[in-house]
Amino acid sequence: MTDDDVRRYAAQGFAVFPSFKSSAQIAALSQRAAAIVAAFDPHDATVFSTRDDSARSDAYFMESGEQIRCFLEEDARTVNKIGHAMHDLDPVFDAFSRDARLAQIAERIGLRDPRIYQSMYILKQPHVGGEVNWHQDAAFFDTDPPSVTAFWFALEDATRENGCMWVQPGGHRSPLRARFISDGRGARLEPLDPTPWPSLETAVPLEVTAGTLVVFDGMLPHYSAPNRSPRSRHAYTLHAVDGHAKYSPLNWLQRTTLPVRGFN
Ligand SMILES: O=C(O)CCC(=O)C(=O)O
Repeated sequence: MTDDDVRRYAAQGFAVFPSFKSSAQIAALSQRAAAIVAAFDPHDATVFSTRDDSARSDAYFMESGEQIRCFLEEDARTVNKIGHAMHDLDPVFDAFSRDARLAQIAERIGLRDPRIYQSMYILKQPHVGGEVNWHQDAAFFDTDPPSVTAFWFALEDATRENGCMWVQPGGHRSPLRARFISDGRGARLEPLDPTPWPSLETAVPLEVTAGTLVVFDGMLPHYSAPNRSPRSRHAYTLHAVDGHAKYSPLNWLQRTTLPVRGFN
């Protein structure tokens, strides 16, 4: 990560690294994800949606911080994502997630002791892939001081047609709108600040090719549209916090048995 990249990241709240992962690395991860999905029984699952409060309180979701679980689209038939501890439980995901270059980027953007709390494999399947509402990842990973950072990898080309991410450049300086608070059994979104979400007119689409890494500040508002196209849009994302910051006991994802490791 060059000094220019660091300056741009500080100003915009995100940085884009094209061709970060090779097609062989992507193929290994995608094949492993396909095997996990093939072995999954949809009856075990529940619907995950950023709109659906009842799904959030479900134990299937709450326990997934230390497991590998599949979540369904609102149609209750199609897998929407896999989460949330593949990076610590699966050797193929571990190999993809531990990378000296990620450690270097984390250091350059100020994460002194990065700890990867969460991994998600997002499928955005053809025709049915759902929208991800505008949100800030800091709502889900509260630390004092704020530190959560997303490392988002395009595993397939992401375009406006198949539901690429949209971000609001500079929006990481806007207030935290809400916090996702857990009571141990369930969790709910608590509103904090009425600042409106960006409109698509003030946001930019991150149309990126497979292999691109997008790193973004946990305060940056982002969104992705439904995928109505015939092409899927697979992505993999890691959320890391600074081990020197205080991790809130109210965050939904608490590690009780699995240690929280960094990028090495
Ligand atoms: O990949 C997407 O569409 C959204 C991902 C996202 O919101 C996240 O990783 O926080």
